[in-house]
Amino acid sequence: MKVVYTPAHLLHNPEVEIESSTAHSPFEHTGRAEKIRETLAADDAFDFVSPTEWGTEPITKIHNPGLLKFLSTAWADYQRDVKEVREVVPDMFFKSNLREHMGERVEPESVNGKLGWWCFETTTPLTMGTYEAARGAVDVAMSATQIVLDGERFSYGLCRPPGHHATTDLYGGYCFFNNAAIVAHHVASTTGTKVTVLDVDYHHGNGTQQIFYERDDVQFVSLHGDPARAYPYFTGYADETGSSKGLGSTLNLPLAARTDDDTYLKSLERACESIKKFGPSMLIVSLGLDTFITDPISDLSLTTPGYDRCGSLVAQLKLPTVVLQEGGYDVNALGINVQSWLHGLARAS
Ligand code: OKP
Ligand code: ZN
Repeated sequence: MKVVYTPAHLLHNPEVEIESSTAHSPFEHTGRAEKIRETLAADDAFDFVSPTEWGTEPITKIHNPGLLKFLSTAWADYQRDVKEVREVVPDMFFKSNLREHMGERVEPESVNGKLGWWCFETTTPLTMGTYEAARGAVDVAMSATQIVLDGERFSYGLCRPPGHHATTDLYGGYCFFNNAAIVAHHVASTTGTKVTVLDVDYHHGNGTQQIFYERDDVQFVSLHGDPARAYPYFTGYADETGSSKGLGSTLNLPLAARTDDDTYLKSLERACESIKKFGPSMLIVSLGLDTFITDPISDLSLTTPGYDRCGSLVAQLKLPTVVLQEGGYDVNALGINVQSWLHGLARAS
């Protein structure tokens, strides 16, 4: 299987993350992608390739061009206008009810105002090279997708930073551009066929869901920790099924704490049944390994052999499949867990 990787991810290198009311060293750090790279590079089943450059066009088909423009200069603007700091984090977030009864306004002029306008939470700092890294992750995803469009059955894009929390207009949740949504739209719009995004990260892919919520050509199916207790708290409930033309094209399967391999695989079977009914030409997997039993920020109980079973089950869909990296924070196990999932996928084919 081809693995698309770029060292550009190293340019996004925060040293602090403001999470659980605490400033601490980030869960989402460069060592994650490097651990995956090292593990897959030592395995003959994987061939590494570098991404090609796709530019900004695939991004602005999904995201507000204002978000892209902001991210391209935000860190430098902050250094110049506010303060010289390594990590840039908003101190105020725009919430639409702040202006209840007052009508809408446009993006503020100041960098502090812009930060609150385009960001939705505190755990996603901007560093000097964040924009270049986020652009690199999109190139990785697009290049991995091109490999499958060119006829390979599978590919794996080692995306970092991840993407599934980024909405049309907002970044957050360690995500800047929604890598999976960008490629899903690219495939659906250039081939005129249906595409499914299957999101198996522990956290609900609120961004991907929002982006496709009213569309009938891209299905979004997600297994995740129940938002009644888990981040991102406000989306991912089972009664969110899409709207207008998209009604029925979103499926959320929230999971209880400590869900184990057997129980998880039952939900994954339900997900696969609904994908078969939708009938896509291609599958994009948002692969998070933060469902792992010892993940430091999650509460499910999957195991390394369990991921092999997950990959095998997904392979039974017999679809061309692009796997894109999202979360996974037990770095010691992250490499072998990705490897196990991809082996399950490739072996069952
Ligand atoms: C990104 B991905 C909980 C804060 C959670 C952000 C988590 C983003 C996860 N106290 N912080 O879906 O793995
Ligand atoms: Zn996650």
